Amino acid sequence: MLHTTHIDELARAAGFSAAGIAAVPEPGSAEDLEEQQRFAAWVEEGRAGEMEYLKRRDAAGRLVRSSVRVVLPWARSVIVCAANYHSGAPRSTDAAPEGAGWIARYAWTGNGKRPTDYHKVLLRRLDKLRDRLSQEAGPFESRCFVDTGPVVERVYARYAGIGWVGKNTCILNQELGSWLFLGVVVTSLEVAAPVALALAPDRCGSCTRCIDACPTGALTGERAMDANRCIAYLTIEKRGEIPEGLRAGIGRQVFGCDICQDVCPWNRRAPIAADPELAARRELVNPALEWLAGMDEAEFGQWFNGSPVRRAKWRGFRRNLAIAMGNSGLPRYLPQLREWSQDTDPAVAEAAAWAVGNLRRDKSGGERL
Ligand code: B12
Ligand code: SF4
Ligand code: SF4
Repeated sequence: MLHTTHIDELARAAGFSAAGIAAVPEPGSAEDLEEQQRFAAWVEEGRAGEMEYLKRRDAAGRLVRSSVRVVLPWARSVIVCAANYHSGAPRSTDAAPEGAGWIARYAWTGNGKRPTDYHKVLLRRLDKLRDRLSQEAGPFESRCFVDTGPVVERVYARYAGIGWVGKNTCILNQELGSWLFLGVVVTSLEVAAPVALALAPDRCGSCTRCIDACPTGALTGERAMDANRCIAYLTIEKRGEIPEGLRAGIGRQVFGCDICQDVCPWNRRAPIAADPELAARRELVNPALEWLAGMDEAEFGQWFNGSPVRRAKWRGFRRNLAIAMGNSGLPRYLPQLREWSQDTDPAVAEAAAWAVGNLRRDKSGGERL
């Protein structure tokens, strides 16, 4: 049997900022989580874009993520742990130095040039928690996941009482805000108390700041998003060309997007994390587009191997940089963009050619030069 208060204690000792437990109901039963069922509808509506891993099915044709029990039939509970990575100002929505790009806050973590991978940091802490638990509870089945497992983590975070699902779709904790990494331990242990008691009240109220601020209209207003329109999806997950109609909205974001969290009033009062493993590399805060564009592949690797930024790959990162440069209104980027417009990677070349056209149009006051 798992008790929430005890788990919170063990999780804090392992380095987390908050933790809780949610039961895993039988799929399709009366107790099954309504929010979990929404996942399948979301995928079927085509909201997952090209994220094929979200669409994976088992041999029986069930979506692997439609229930934790599809892959882990012994699962009875999910311990959800949250680690605060809030590194304070500036916000992506603040006035920025001319020519600065924006890399999402969650990808800032590291030590000097070396990145720390939050997946590894959290997995180590989850292992520690699990070890302590098995010393007390004896043997049980378990698996630890951060991000990549067959678990819709925010659904379980909600039922574990970590926070409510905001209109920006992020888990928001009343004290900690939403700059939280989530990690889970799926276990075969039963939960001791009724889960309903743990639910955090929804504190979005009539606020719609995140929906209003999203530059690409990705938030649908039903605590869901169309990932096809989300800048985080476009700059991290999407391969190849980014649809032209969404490029202006991308603004200066070169990897991920923090806008719908930066405008959230609950993040104004969120405490700054004092976590050396998740500290910000200051060079990545408002980085000059020229500096990033001047990196060769080896330098890109030095800065980003082991960082979430690696997921975009060097070619995706340069495609994103070209779009941000094209949005900058700064003709000094034209030589770099002209060079990239001859790149062997078609998406880099196409984005750079688009950016050249954009900057030339800006320079001529609307007329193509
Ligand atoms: C795919 C994915 C993405 C996609 C899609 C995001 C999305 N909103 O669905 C993209 C690439 C866009 C993305 C972006 C980001 N991501 Co992401 N992502 C994931 C991943 C791997 C799966 C999420 C998923 O299944 N999405 C599908 C939808 C359907 O699920 P969902 O949003 O989780 O929604 C469910 C609940 O909201 C629930 N629900 C709960 N209550 C209610 C109430 C109502 C009325 C309704 C209708 C629904 C509902 O219903 C939904 C369906 O089941 C998770 C890790 C994981 N394994 O879960 C990380 C995760 C969600 N991402 C995370 C982060 C940090 C980010 C970014 C901040 C990164 C960045 N700065 O660029 C942005 C945030 C953008 C945003 N506003 O969500 C964190 C979120 C932490 C938190 N505090 O919430 C996670 C948990 C990773 C982690 N381990 O820390 N991400
Ligand atoms: S991360 Fe950016 S693009 Fe995605 S929903 Fe939030 S504000 Fe919109
Ligand atoms: S900005 Fe407002 S509506 Fe959006 S998540 Fe925060 S409190 Fe909720």
